[in-house]
Amino acid sequence: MATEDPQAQYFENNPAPKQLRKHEALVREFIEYHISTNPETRIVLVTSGGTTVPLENQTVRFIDNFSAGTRGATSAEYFVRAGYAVIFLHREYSLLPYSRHYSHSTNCFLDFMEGSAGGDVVVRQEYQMKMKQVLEEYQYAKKNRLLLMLPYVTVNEYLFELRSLATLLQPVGSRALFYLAAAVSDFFIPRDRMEEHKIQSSTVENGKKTGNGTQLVINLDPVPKFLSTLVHSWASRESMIVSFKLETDPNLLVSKAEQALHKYGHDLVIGNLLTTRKWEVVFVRTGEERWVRVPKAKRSRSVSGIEELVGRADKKKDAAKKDEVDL
Ligand code: 9Z3
Repeated sequence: MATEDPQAQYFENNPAPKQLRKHEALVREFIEYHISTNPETRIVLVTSGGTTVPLENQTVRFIDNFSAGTRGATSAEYFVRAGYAVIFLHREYSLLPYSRHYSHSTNCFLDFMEGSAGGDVVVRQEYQMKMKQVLEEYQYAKKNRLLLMLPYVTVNEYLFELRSLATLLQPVGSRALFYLAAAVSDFFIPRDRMEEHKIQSSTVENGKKTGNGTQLVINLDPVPKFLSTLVHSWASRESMIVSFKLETDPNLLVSKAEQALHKYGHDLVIGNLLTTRKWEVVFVRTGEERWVRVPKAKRSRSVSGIEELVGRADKKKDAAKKDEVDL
């Protein structure tokens, strides 16, 4: 029987991603491994990077957003340090924990190396210390199976993955944390309206004729409000759910974060503005608005500072409110 619920309808009317079953099996195994190794292990699902909205089923063109996955990849490293096992649901080819230090840098990764006199390739002296630390942390995460990487590309894949993962995490209860840093599209093209093949500039089916030629007019539907369903039905009631709110207008940020918190009834909304997101965030939870800022003097060289501060600020949540937390 067809359902009236827009979330349920969404999953009936749009196709499950090909990799979903494989990802579910990996997550099941990951959770079982950690619960059987240490029943106290906390598991976090970090979502990261932008979601695409394809315009064609055999996709040549798609709508995308700015997110590079810095927040998610950086936070994942801090979660591992804090003792979590991390499921990292990320946009394919966006930044990854550990490799992010070298992969999308302005240098080519080969610039971190040099050929020594004996002919061996070695890490340049000035990068040795930092790379050793990153390598140790990476090897620790790998050896202890603390990081499970699952890629997605489209907003549709993201939603199917999120639903499955939340359901699989139910038995983890209060030891499960959702940290939703992915930049999720608010609009999409439903499957039944999507073109199969590359949209042709010469056809008018997808566009309207104008005096000068053919415009492409794209008609997008709203993505169902999945956060509500996540909180109220997919995830265990006991789990902790942290969402991010992104705005560009400073006058809207806190009120929109508060609205989301009231509407969905989850634990915490972390607000950030597009232009200042790397050094300033606001924690909004019931009855509390708390800014966390990287001090001005440390901003230019602080690529990942804010994620460290967020961890520290959360530990100090009962401490007196403070505008800036020092690095
Ligand atoms: C965020 O606000 C993240 O902090 C950023 C991180 C995407 C700004 P970067 O990847 O950027 O480090 O370059 N994420 C959440 C954005 C979002 O889509 N939120 C939804 C909403 O606002 C709710 S989950 O409605």
